Amino acid sequence: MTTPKRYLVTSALPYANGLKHIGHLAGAYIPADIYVRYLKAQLRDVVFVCGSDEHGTAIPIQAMKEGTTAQAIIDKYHPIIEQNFKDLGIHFDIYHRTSSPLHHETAQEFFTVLNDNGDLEIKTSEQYFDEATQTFLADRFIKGTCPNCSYDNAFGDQCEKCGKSLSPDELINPVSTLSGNVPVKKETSHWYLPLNKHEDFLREWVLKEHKNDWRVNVVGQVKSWVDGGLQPRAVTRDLDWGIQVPVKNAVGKVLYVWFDAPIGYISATKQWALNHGKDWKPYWYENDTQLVHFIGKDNIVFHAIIFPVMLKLHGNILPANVPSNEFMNLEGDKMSTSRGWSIEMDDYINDWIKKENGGESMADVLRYYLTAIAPETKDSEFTWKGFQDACNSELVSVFGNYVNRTFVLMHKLCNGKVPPFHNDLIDDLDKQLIQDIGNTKLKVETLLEGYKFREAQFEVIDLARKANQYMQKKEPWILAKHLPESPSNQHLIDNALHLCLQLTANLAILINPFLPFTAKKMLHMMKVVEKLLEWQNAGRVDLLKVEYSLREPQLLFRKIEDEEIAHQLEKLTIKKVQVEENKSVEVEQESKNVLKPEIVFDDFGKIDLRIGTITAAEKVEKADKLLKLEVDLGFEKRTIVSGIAMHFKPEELVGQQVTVVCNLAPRKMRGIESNGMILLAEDKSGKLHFLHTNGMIDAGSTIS
Ligand code: B3M
Ligand code: ZN
Repeated sequence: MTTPKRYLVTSALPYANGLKHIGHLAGAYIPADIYVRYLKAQLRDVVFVCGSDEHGTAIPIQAMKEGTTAQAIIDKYHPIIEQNFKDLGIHFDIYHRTSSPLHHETAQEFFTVLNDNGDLEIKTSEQYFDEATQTFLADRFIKGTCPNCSYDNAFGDQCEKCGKSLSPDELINPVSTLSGNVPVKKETSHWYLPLNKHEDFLREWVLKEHKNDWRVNVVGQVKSWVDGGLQPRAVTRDLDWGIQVPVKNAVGKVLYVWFDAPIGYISATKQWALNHGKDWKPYWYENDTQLVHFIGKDNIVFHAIIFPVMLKLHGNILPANVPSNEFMNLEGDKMSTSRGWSIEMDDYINDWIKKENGGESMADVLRYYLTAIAPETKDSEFTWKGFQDACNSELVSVFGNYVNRTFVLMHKLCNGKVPPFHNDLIDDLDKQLIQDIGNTKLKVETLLEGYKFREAQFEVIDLARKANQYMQKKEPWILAKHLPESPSNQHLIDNALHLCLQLTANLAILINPFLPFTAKKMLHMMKVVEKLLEWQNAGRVDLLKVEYSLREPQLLFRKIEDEEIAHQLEKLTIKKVQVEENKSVEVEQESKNVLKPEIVFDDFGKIDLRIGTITAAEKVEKADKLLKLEVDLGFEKRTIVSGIAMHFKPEELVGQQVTVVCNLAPRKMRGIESNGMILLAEDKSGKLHFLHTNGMIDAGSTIS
């Protein structure tokens, strides 16, 4: 295969609706970053784009939760996520936003081309409509009872209790979450992408052409979709948040988020080109560009079926590969921010990176572990214990220890300088080690070009392991002991340390795509410039010049203590409980948002509401919640028993004016006859308040 002329690498655009967790990081960002760093070290022409996905219902829904606007949500999360990636060494050439005008234009142009070419179809269907707010309801804005498990807070697209995916039509007793009203069905027209017309293309392109070079999970998903028969897919929505459909009279219609988001890769490339005075077009139109989309498992259909069909219709190149991982679980359960079972990037950064001096090495530790357990072919599991082991027994004991020993011995036995290599003394161990260096380089590059990041990283650590063994066999410290009687030992010491140092330089190059902060530290210790990290230098054993003096070693990784791990485990459990508690409050709150069924005027007219003044209040014996009140209604005094004892002290109540339902049938409570009911307001936290009457109103005044 010929080397592509240029590369355009993308990572899925995260929704800017909240913090992202390390499962996301492991799936679409770390592998992409490794790949790009490797390509850049190869001096290839590569652009790495990403950015925030700022449309779709995810954003306004988060806005409702946080009691703010959609714009405020994206403005809040976009910079946080961008910074999180930076702190973890994910180096995009641009981190763009789909809310930018350039993106809006680009997406609209894309739609227009397809629409003008007759590649889209318009269809009319009936969809749920909320008359109170005059809006069509996106699936997420409809709630009702799940037909599967009877959970009464299921969404129109999915029941969060039993996990079943639903369509709004399946919900029993649907209500609009916007108004609490029962929605009605109304006709609406939308543009559809007729995927069914492209089945042959997809069979040919994915199932034949890429059958062997794409991951099995990706090809498998495409096959099952195509075999199941593809349907036309709506690419517009009735929503007020998103990109306007660029057609006259299409008011209130926006592009479906999954139509505009992948076009975000193109608009990001355009913005990058503008920033750097480059031409973006070859990256999206020339066949000698290698386009690679790194994504998570749940995005496969969009990147391997829908977006490629769009690209083909629009005249762009197609992706060369769509590497997608399986899922990464966490401590025995599925990772999920909404269920509170996750480790957010932001949390990791605060706990491990920002707290200590030189904390960047902890970014590398996370990158290392996530790559070592990357779910490339099957689901995998993050455990804090595994994280600790990977750090302590691989990074500290193997890699860090090797580099450290090499530097300490070089300072002790070779005056802090690179010793010469005496060719006449070369032995089989030396030859083997030199060969290992060259082989590792070849293996790592083949693995990386084949998107096998876990194995590639393993090879680098394995080289460090071999290097440790080499040093163990050479024992320069023993040779040094016998220097007085055998001065020629110095040459043997020189040779061993010369090779150990050259190998260290190679390790820096080879580890750089995976652990960039570590590679930087090594450069500093070796007093060499970044140019050393160019991939073509790997495999060479003349990288460090003889007699060149090197710095003192720095610790590359620190040991992780048991207490730190215990603390993280505890934190995880606490977070889960907190999220569950918050959720039950939310559900209660939401059920309050839903109005009671409609009544007619006559129903209301039957209720006799009056102002009353509380003249006496006392506790009801053996009833924690009840108070016995005397209420003066002007024309008579009443005894009313009320369940407010947990909220007010009896003495606080005397003199308060309250609204009283005074024609409620009498009811006995704890042997006391209650003649009426007082009305109070309950706030979000469940606290009760008097409805203030702004001064005194005559007792007995009517309310209507
Ligand atoms: N924002 C979904 C996700 O974060 C979506 C990806 C868009 S990639 C074009 O999983
Ligand atoms: Zn259910």
